[in-house]
Amino acid sequence: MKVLITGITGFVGSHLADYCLSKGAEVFGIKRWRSRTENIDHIIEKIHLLEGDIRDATSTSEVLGKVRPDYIFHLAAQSFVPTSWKAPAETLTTNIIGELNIFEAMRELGLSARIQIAGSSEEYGMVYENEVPITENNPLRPLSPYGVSKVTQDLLGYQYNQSYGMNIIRTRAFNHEGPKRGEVFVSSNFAKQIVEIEKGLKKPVLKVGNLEAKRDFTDVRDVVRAYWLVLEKGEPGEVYNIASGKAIKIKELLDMLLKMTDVKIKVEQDPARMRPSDVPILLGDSSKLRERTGWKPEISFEKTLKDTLDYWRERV
Ligand code: A2R
Ligand code: GDD
Repeated sequence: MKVLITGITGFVGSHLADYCLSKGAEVFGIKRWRSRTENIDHIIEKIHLLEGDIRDATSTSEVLGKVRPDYIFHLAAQSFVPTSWKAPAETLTTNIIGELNIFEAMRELGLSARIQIAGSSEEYGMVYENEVPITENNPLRPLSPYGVSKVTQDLLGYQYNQSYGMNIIRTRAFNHEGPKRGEVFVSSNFAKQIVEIEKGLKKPVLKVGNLEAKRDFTDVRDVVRAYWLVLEKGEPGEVYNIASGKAIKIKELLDMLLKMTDVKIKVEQDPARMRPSDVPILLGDSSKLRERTGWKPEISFEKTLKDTLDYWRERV
């Protein structure tokens, strides 16, 4: 079983590579020439890394032709929502054209690999309190260029399945956290600030953005298990939510983290961390995935946050 992971150097890609190795798969990954490999250094001898950039059709086709994988997990993306307002064209190009290059390369090479497309709960965007829990049939009302890019990736996946019968399975993962999470994302950012304060490297003031948003959190290790199950048991052409089914305010996430430290910390809102529009509530219904694959999350959110704090305690 040959598995190709785009975005293998990232947060989710690195956890997914661990999981695929544990399933006995031969793991291939795409990395850009300047990609940092710290997330996968522990398995670097066990995987194959190929240089490539999904924005470039030639490069993408060359990698796919060399690997000829059975499974493709398409994770590579500009993944940070705020950056999508600062660099909208780059976000749309990487996320949409990057995926298009993969699909066209697969057609050109005659590859029938099963491919997972990492969509996002951000596709639902503006959701009203009476529209939760969110099923796959909720309207898509993205509130950021990132959300628009993920809707487009999702619809492109649908269209290529319908037009050419390609084995494309789309996922819409709600927020997922854990060790190795990029330091700009909320749980990782708050955890890192706490550790910097614990070590006396920062004044005891923790900067935050919008604490009122509600999000549905799952551990990244549960999410990569869902990605694997989706390719093993999912129906091509279909889309599956991946969610815990519980939503908490970001304020509650912060309170959980603050309970895990002995230092006294003042919380301060930083206007630069507020978004032009923030998705108010994301609470997912993943019954479709659970019924099809038997998946359910196993790791508590307390453990996810504790592991994230410990990750930073070892690094800061
Ligand atoms: O920045 P790099 O060189 O380490 O690679 C990142 C990769 N990536 C690309 N790979 C090839 N060609 C590109 N043009 C390109 N642009 C970005 O995507 C990195 O390996 C990965 C993104 O990792 P993270 O930012 O840590 O994202 P995360 O949380 O792992 O998200 C995975 C997927 C994304 O599609 C999100 O939109 C979705 O889950 O939520
Ligand atoms: N990053 C960040 N930093 N977010 C903050 C902060 C802060 O200081 N304070 C409050 N927040 C709020 C954001 O406004 C948002 O409502 C929530 O915390 C989560 O923000 P992020 O962790 O940046 O994640 P995201 O929800 O925007 O996007 C992540 O999840 C998506 C799935 O729903 C990313 O991983 C996306 O790639 C992914 O698709």
